[in-house]
Parts: sequence; C-alpha cells; structure tokens
Amino acid sequence: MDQTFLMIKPDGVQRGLIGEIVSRFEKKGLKLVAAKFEVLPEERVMQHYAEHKNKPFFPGLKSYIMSGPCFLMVWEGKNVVAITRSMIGATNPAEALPGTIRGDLGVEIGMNVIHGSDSNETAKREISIHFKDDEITSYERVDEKYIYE
Ligand code: DAT
Ligand code: MG
Repeated sequence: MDQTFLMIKPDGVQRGLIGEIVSRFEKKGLKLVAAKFEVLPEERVMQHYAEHKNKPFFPGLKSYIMSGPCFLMVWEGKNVVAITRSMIGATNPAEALPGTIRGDLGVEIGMNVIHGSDSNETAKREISIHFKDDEITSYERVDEKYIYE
C-alpha cells in the first residue's frame, strides 16, 4: 500500500487544528500508521527542506517550522500521495480552493498549516527522515472492506 508523510505545522498546532485535520483524513478512509509530536531539530529541517535551502524564503520557513511543536504523521492508502495533496490544496492558501485544508483554514503562504509529500519517491525520503522503520505500525482497519472494492 502507498504511504505518505504529512505534518501539521506550528501554526496548525497553535490554532488547535490537529483534530480537524486528522479527522478529514480519517473520514476519507485513509489509515494513520505512525505519529509523533515534537519541535523539529535543525538537522532534520535541513534534510526535509533540502530542495528549498537556497530559496529567498528559506530562512523564514526554517524559523517558522522550528517555532513550536509539529504533529508528524505517516498515512497509508491507495493513491494516498495524490489524494492527500488534493485534500491539502495549493501551496498558497489564498489560491487554495474551498474544501481543501489550506483553502478552508489558512490565509498566507508562510503559514500554510500542513505539509504533504508530493510524490511516492518524496514520501519515502521524508518518512525515512522523520521515522524509524520500527515506529511505523501495520494493522487492518475494520472498515477497510467498505473502503476498497
Ligand atoms: P508545498 O508545501 O505545497 O509542497 P513547496 O514544497 O513548494 O510547497 O514549498 C514548501 C514550503 O515552503 C511551502 O509549504 C511554504 C513555503 N514556501 C514555498 N514557496 C514560498 C514562497 N514563495 N514564499 C514563502 N514561502 C514559500
Ligand atoms: Mg513540497
């Protein structure tokens, strides 16, 4: 089954949106297989955002992402990367459609509530940055036979 890395950023945590956001993915029929709550250490922020390290917005992004605890998760499901990216919405909440997490819950690009991996390859890389293999569980959800044909 496909997996993805999702992370509620410090603004989402501070605004009390963890439950709202987790609830959306649960109700969709996706399966939570790992989670942790922590302030990200600098080393993992650098690995996670390696592709952005030379961008002008990187210093602001780094201090924002380390400004408080994040809620890190691994979710599993068929096509989970594409499904969660579409549920998250466009990078800039001002452009994200209503009904998406960023479209419903955010205003500015620098406070866009949640991170989600953008491909299966990125998901594997990001999961391995933030979780050890033995922190990822494997179980059956009782409703799976009414989610998958
Ligand atoms: P996404 O989070 O939608 O995958 P991304 O990978 O292009 O977007 O960028 C990572 C994060 O960096 C994004 O969630 C918010 C921030 N960011 C991206 N572009 C930005 C910009 N032009 N100004 C400020 N922050 C930006
Ligand atoms: Mg990205």
